[in-house]
Amino acid sequence: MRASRTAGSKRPDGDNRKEIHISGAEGLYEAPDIGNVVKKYVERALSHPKGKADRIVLKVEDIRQKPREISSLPLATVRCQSPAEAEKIARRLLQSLGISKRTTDNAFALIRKGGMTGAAVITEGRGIRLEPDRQRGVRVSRLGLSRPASKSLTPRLSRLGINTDTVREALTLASKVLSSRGIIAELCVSDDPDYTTGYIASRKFGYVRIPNIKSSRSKEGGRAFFVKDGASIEGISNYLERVPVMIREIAPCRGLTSIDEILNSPHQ
Ligand code: WAQ
Ligand code: MG
Repeated sequence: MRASRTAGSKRPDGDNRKEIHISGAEGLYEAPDIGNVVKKYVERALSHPKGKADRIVLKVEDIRQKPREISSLPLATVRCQSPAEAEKIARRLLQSLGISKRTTDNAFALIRKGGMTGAAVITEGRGIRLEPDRQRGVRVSRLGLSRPASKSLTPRLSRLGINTDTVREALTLASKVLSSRGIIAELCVSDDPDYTTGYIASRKFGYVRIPNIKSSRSKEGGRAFFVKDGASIEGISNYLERVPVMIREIAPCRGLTSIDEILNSPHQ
């Protein structure tokens, strides 16, 4: 689903209309669930904090290829009080994953600017962006939770008070992204003005939620995928956009943790 709004007007002296992205969503579902999912996506587009959509585009496709089956990343939430502290935490995590300062600076600059519909793909060392269409970025699609995985995720997140579509979808997306061997880490900040928790995902530290990564009412937001130097953008975007991936197992989910604890107990 893609929802947008047209700003500006068509005038005799020219057309200054611009399509503003409001919200997007995608998933792999079983056929009997399609009706409900379409309804949920349309409701989401029409009641979004970024404003009311005047255009909603839905695409439903039959996926014949058997999905690749993966586990979710282990989840934790780091203690963090402010955007300044969040940036420090993010920088410590990225540095211990071998991402250069230059690359991290580039990613933060992009996210502060906002306005992308997909994710930037940036090389770990030199910070070079690889996607051919930079306004769009790479859009991860064809991903989902199997029904049993979805059921087992519910109590684990409910216990932590975070069983929301936002967290479930972000954990699913990050788990697919990090199942690509060429990708080292992901940095995400929501573009919703009032959603101030972001995350850094990696195989090494799992899905690490960072509260207060931006101040509320901020328009910033976006995603960056950090890839190995010399990675093939064609291979990576084909995997993220087209290869169906289903989460079948749920890894442990834990509550508030300090950044030192996270850095001192890597998963691999
Ligand atoms: N593929 C690639 N990039 C995407 C996709 C996608 N399918 N969907 C969104 N993005 C990019 C795009 O640039 C958006 O501007 C940006 O990510 C943020 O998208 O555990 O809600 O949908 O509490 O606003 C994090 C949850 C929520 C943290 C992230 O992102 C937590 C969120 P949003
Ligand atoms: Mg959003």
